[in-house]
Amino acid sequence: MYIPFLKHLETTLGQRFRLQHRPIPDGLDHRVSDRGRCPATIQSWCYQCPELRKIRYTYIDAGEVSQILNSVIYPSHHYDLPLLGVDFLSFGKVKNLIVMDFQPLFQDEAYLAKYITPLQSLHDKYPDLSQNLEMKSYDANQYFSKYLLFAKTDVNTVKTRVFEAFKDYLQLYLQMLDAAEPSTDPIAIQRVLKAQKDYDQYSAERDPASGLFSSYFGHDWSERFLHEFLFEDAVQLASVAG
Ligand code: BLA
Repeated sequence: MYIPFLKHLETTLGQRFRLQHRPIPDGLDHRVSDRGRCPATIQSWCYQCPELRKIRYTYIDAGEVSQILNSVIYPSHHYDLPLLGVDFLSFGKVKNLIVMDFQPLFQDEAYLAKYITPLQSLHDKYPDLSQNLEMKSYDANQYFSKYLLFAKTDVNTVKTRVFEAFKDYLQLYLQMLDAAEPSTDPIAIQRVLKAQKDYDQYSAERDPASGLFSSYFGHDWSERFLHEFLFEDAVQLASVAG
């Protein structure tokens, strides 16, 4: 269901940047499960280029049961740009949850005016995809913007409106990156590094996907996937054994 999205992302980035593969730890790039009603596969891709230090995307294909595309783009620490976050989930074709945002690293007014206000007109183009849903796992005021797309919708809308919105958000994000000047100030660079690391920490602790990963692919694999690939800059706190 989200394969056209994945292809668009791949093509757009591939045309625009000289991408290099960024290694994915052994065994985490691909896995098949036969635990559920439908065989499930999970596959991930990861790239880097001078402007973008980590581009990752993951596709879960469990046939009719679920289709998921999850992606985060982390700019180089020389740019204080938001992260581009995408989480598109379909369960049984009935429940389709769409989340896409320029995920701000900072919440001060000057930052939001610079990087989030430009999103407003796109956001306003898609009122049907901005439903003010309540977040249960995350705090909407941290690492989310007020112009995120967040909706529960139907398959037809995914194929049409969501695909359009996805292309628009990606395009604006790349324009913003184009216009951005890389910083040479070690303090600014360090500040971005810390903020991106805090994002990984926050996300690793709250990601509502860990139960889903465990149920398909087992607890140990899921922990590794979360901490060694998705949010590798998070520090793993001591966990209860087993
Ligand atoms: C929700 N994301 C979810 C849920 C799952 C995932 C299973 C819960 C869905 C439900 O309510 O039934 C799945 N998350 C994943 C997967 C990966 C992951 C498969 O990290 C990794 C492969 N989540 C993100 C990013 C954003 C995001 C980048 O990973 C930002 C755009 C947002 N996901 C997000 C939000 C919710 C969600 C806002 C709703 C959670 C809530 O209600 O608090």
